[in-house]
Amino acid sequence: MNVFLISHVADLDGVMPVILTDLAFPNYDYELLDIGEVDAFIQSKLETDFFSSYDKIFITDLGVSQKTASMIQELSYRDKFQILDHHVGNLFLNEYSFAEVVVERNHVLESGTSLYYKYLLTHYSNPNLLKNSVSYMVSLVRLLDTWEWKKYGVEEANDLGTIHSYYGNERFIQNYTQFLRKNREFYFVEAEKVLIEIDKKQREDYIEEQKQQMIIKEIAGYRVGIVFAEQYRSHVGNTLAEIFKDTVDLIMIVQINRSISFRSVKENVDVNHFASFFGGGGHFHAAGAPLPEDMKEVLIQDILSKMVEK
Ligand SMILES: [Mn+2]
Repeated sequence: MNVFLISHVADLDGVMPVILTDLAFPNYDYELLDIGEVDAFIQSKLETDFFSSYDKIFITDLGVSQKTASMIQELSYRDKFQILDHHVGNLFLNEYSFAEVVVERNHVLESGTSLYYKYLLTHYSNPNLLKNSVSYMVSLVRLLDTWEWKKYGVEEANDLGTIHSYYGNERFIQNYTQFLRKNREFYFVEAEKVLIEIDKKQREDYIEEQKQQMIIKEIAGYRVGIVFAEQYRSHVGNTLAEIFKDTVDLIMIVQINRSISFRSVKENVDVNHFASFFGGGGHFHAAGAPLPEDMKEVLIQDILSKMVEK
């Protein structure tokens, strides 16, 4: 069994499927991609018939466009593909037999990792996958990705996110494929506990600073709190959305080197819809969009235009 995994590069929910793949299959290759890269990647690989040598191709925590989906549909080996995603904007993919997009089931919010884990348990179960440490870590990833950890007070989910941000994707994958093979129960080692504690303090200070600098604008009938925050995107967004819930509808987090994110905690504010104004999407209360391509150039020109001659 030779597996190819395509998953989301940007967060833990996209990275955890690599670890699960490692535990489930002896032979696999993977590619972590951003949302905007998936279609071009798959289409270029289809041209060279790259996927035909694999037995199964999983696409997790990501969707494909209608065009790419119909290209897969045309293939004689389309059944080798399995998309497992939870983004509301990808629900249309459920018309294809190779896609399973579930946002919520039995009042539980799904994530890319939780859907993939269930799929593996159903079709490729093994003793590794059944360990407490694995199922618990999957639940932490789901709680973090859906931000339900806040609702249930599962601080460990947030802590795992902290460890991921320190380790980075590669080291995180390397560390946890070994850890989960060795351990029946999940825990943090002492060094990780120290990191978690230091990071907590740093994060609180950072959010406090962002709070002071938030700019409020009216955009398309919404009151939007805008911050320029390169770090702690979800924490900044969710914490400010909560603090300012009487003043703003949503928080817009601009990461100059990355993208724009939107967060809300209001029942009647759909940031997935709001993100679509900017060519993005995501979930009801958490979404993202690309930055304008020329933004850095515009910014530089603006700075230069204010130069005083000397
Ligand atoms: Mn996700």
